[in-house]
Amino acid sequence: MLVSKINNTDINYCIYNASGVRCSTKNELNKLNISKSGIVLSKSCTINSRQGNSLPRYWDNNLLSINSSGLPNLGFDFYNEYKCINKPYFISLSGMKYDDNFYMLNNLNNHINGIELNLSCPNIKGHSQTGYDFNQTENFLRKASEILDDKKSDFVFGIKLPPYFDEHHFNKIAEIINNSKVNSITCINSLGNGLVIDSESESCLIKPKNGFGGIGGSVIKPIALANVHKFYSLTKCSIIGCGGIKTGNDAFQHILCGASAVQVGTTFYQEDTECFNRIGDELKEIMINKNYKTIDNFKGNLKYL
Ligand code: RRO
Repeated sequence: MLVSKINNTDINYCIYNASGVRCSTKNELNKLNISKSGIVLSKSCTINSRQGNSLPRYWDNNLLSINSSGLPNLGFDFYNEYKCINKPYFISLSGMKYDDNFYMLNNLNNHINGIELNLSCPNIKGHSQTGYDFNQTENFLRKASEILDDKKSDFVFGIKLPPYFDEHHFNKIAEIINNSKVNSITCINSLGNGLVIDSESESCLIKPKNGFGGIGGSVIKPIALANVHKFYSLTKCSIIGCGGIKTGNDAFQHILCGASAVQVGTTFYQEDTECFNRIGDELKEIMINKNYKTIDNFKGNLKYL
């Protein structure tokens, strides 16, 4: 009932992990591999391994999460060599320099089913989010498209975008994507540079960047839905919804806005792999009540008043 496709890659289950959460180590990837998650997506990686930012760098409650992890990862070779059994394996790439991304794209192993190029990490001091610089994004995607040109037709060339808030920005970035070989878009990364504070201690809740970090969780769902729906309308790419998915109803809304699959971040952090079963069961119940047999029966069918 929850089968779907991302570009031409079939997935048995349209719910999987957001990059960054519980997908950095071999144990975490193995655990994802035997879970319900429809895909295993790695932590964003750099050529060399990184420790990431200082602790504490994550905090959450029922409504939101804030993180400034700072790209802790085991390095490209580890993720490039990891293999999944019985489900697609995607790796997220987030080179510290543009050329690092091109190096990783040029050296991808053949068993990797897709990539999610991260254009939107908000947490590296001194680095801006590529997706907010249209010229850089255009040049970057042109070169990446050339490198990936000889990949098979079911290879997923995905990008992960930051949230956009402006009509002109939606149109501009969609035009750039439409002139590239990108075939999948994940909307959205965390809302960059939020600040969550505690009144009692009169303090920030995370240490790096004086408390500034990427915001995820339920509070970002309306922004995620808007971005999913805009890029669904403006491109031919498969859209992956990410942002505020805690329940089957949240997943339903993302799919109604045009998502072919959804990623779970904050809730996966809070509930571990069991969240994939629960959210999927809740989504199936909604579909049964509405007499939908597959997600294609309602994908993108959002009604306007
Ligand atoms: O590692 C991080 O700090 C991080 C990354 Br790469 C990202 O893309 N989004 C995020 O919220 N944190």
